[in-house]
Amino acid sequence: VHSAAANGTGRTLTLGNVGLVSNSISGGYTLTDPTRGNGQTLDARNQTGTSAATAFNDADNVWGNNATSDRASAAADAHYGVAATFDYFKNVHGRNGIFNDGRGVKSYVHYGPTNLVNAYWTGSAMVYGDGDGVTYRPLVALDVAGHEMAHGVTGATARLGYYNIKDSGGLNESTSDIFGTLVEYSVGNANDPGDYLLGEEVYINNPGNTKALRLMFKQDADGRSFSCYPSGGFTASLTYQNGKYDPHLSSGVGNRFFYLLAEGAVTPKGFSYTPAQLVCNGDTTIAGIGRAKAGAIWYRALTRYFVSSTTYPQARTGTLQAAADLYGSTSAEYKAVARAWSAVSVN
Ligand code: ASN
Ligand code: ZN
Repeated sequence: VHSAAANGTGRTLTLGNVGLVSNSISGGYTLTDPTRGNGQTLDARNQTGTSAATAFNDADNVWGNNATSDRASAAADAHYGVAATFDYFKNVHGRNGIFNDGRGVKSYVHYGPTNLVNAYWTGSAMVYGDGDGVTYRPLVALDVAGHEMAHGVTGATARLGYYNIKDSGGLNESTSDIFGTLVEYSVGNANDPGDYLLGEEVYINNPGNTKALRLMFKQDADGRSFSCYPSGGFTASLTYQNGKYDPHLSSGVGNRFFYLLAEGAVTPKGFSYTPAQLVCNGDTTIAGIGRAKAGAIWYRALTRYFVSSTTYPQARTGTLQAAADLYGSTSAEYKAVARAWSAVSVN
């Protein structure tokens, strides 16, 4: 029993009006969710750092006005995204919060300068920039929230490397894109339905959702990322940006693997890529096993078999082991995992 939990309404930037859980306090409500480990959404007041952050309090439990003119609008998106991610991991994978101990985490919106186009998992909390206000709105979209919280899950489990650790950084980023996408699908909000685009709702002007931070099925369309594993693996010369290995480029291999495993080599809704353009090896007749099974395989591999130094070939082995555990080593699911990895040139 959560005696202080109260059902409120979020007037969000990206999802329309949604239900939120807040906490009753004297004279009103505060944006803390007692039903999900007291996860709290705060206003970072456009500071870099969180020491000046303040709680969101409200008299009528209606948060925001569907526009950035009310600072609580972005908070409503973030608070909802955290709840959706908490529920996804609990209901689908039996994981009780990021740390599997029932604790909620803090989310800071309006973090950093007013033009910050980024969001981060800090190791213990989430922070969301406001975007530049021209091309990008605050980065509080559902798949971005799921992506950032999944970094926390990875940090509490496989602890996959990140910068300067070649394949594992890509697997780390891909894990976050995969779960961000599965969170988006799990909600099924009409204003932000599930898709294999990352951050499409962050664009202020995006008719038909043709723009995204990443296209999971064809990340190399950005001219920088990889959708096929290079022969010989990733090297510094391929993926270094600004003197650092960028895991957002090598994640495209894991992202396409997941798309092919879940959906098959099929043209994504709203795009015209042919099956031949979605595979690296000409295997154009791959059928998907569905998001639920693909997600279960990835989660089991992440939490049982991936470690900090896991490479893409080792991820193939780990996900095959996970598929064998869940469905048997002669199952269609096991064969589908092998085929999807081969289709991104991970052999
Ligand atoms: N938004 C980015 C991410 O979560 C921040 C970063 O580069 N770590 O991937
Ligand atoms: Zn990330």
